Amino acid sequence: MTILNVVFLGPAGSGKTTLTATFGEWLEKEMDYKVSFVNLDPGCEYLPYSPDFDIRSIITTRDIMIREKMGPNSAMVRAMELMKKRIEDIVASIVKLPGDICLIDTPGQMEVFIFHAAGPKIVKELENIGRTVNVFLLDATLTSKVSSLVVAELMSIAVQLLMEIPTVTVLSKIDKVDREDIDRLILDIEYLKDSLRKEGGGVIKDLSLEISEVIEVLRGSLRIVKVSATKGIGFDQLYDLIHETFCTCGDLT
Ligand SMILES: Nc1nc2c(ncn2[C@@H]2O[C@H](COP(=O)(O)OP(=O)(O)O)[C@@H](O)[C@H]2O)c(=O)[nH]1
Ligand SMILES: [Mg+2]
Repeated sequence: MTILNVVFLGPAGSGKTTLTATFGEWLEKEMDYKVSFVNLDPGCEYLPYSPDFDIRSIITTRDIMIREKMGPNSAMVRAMELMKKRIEDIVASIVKLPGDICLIDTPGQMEVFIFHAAGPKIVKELENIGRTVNVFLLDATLTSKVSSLVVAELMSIAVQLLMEIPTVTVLSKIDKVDREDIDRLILDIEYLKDSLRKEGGGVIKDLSLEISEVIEVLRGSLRIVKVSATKGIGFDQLYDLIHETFCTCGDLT
């Protein structure tokens, strides 16, 4: 029986699919876990892991586009509606997978998953049955523009509100960033505000400064975990972070 479901969430291109593959491989090779891989993206064309459950066995956006004469975005929304109708089957298929840890990859376009009922409902159902945590990937390359980082942090807070289960945030694609002050930008709110003041002007600067105040209040204690799915960096810290989410209610194993 699965000990833990890990749901990867994050904007398109933040690295969910790649991390599902390489973190899963690491858990199997280095930590001796049996990992189940789940793909919940009905629109993906290629997966770098071999899924134990694949939503495309039930629904694909490609079929919907042809059958219902839709473009890719409408087809993705339609796919979420169809997924909502099949939630019981989907959850039952995931729950019966034999692995110790189940890694769940979600649609490239995160908003369709988190705003339409299917996503939060599937995740909530999984949580009712076993321990489930969301890992939000905050694309570290966004730090090249500090206001983008602030908006991405706001998105991670929005995910926590919408999904209603424990959510941890990690910086993904860290190998692509050479900014040395990345830790300070995230941990030191005054430094973040100074950087925002230096970066932009006018209304946008004022708005991002106000958003940074909200983030300070809402994000709680943020530990920075930096990962690179392609270079295999930070997997042990990611594992610890997931593990610690459940420390208050017992050990993982
Ligand atoms: N340099 C680098 N590229 C990455 C990393 N993770 C993903 N990518 C690349 O970013 C692109 C999008 O990744 P993908 O996993 O498909 O993102 P998803 O849309 O969130 O599933 C692909 O070209 C990946 O090869 C990483 O840690 N470092
Ligand atoms: Mg993907």
